[in-house]
Amino acid sequence: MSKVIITCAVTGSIHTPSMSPYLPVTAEQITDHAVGAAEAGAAILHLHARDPLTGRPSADPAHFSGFLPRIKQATDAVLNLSTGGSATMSLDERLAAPRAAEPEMCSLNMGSMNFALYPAAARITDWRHDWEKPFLENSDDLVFKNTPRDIARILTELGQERGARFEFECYDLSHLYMLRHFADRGLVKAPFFIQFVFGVLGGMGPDPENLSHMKLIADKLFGQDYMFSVLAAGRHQIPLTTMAATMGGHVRVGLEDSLMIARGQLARTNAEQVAKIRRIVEELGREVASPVEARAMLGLKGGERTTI
Ligand code: KMH
Ligand code: ZN
Repeated sequence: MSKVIITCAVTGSIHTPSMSPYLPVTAEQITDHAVGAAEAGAAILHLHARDPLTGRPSADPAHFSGFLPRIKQATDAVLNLSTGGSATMSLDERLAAPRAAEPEMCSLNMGSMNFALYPAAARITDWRHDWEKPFLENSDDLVFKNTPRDIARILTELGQERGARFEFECYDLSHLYMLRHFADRGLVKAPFFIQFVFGVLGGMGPDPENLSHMKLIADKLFGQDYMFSVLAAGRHQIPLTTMAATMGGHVRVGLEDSLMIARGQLARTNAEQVAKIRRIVEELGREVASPVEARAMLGLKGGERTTI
């Protein structure tokens, strides 16, 4: 089995400040969490921005500029910019920062879907900011839009024109077939790094049988031409990433995906989650990939060929 690439998704756009005081929102907090995660063993940092005053998910390139150069200066980790942003943003907004930064890697969501966050609103009693409650509650009528035209645009503008390679976010079997379609059109080249996403309400649930089946179909569609990684929301994060590591896959952790470090215990840093999955991976007898090794495995262009 190959070495395991640990991705850390530092803050995301799903959780809100009322859910955890440790969710990083300012440029300084995002930098500190990202650098700590890299030092703990994450080869890839999956990054979103937030408004530093309110913690609201932001697509503003100025907010990204507050932390990207600082993280790049402090670590050798691969900087992976989200093109998903938040489901409430337009595609133009979502692409502004990645277009400017020309990163080595970007996320790419492989289908339109529901992205229902509203059950979380019912669990919060003390709201820190006005935007949070409507943001979560209105997700009952929100489509996370990733049409074939959107996907083709991202592949062209970020992949072909700016040399990015992708973390293909697949929340469902159907998304694997969409990736195969774009490979057949010649818009994406192997090796494919496919992130199987479990536990988002609107995507597949966190059942182990779903992971087995995703791998079975991905093997059939892509053969030797792909690697898989797993992320799972909330309390399913460590069980399913452990299963991925056992099956020869890669893993993603981070506060974007879960705010916890153990049952009933909030994670104070992203690094804690990276250290935890690293311990598990190593106990399973696998080694963790360095950023240099991850770049070679994924065919990345190198950090010096970005505008960060
Ligand atoms: N938030 C995750 C469920 C993206 O940034 O493009 C998926 C994600 C999407 O990371
Ligand atoms: Zn993300």
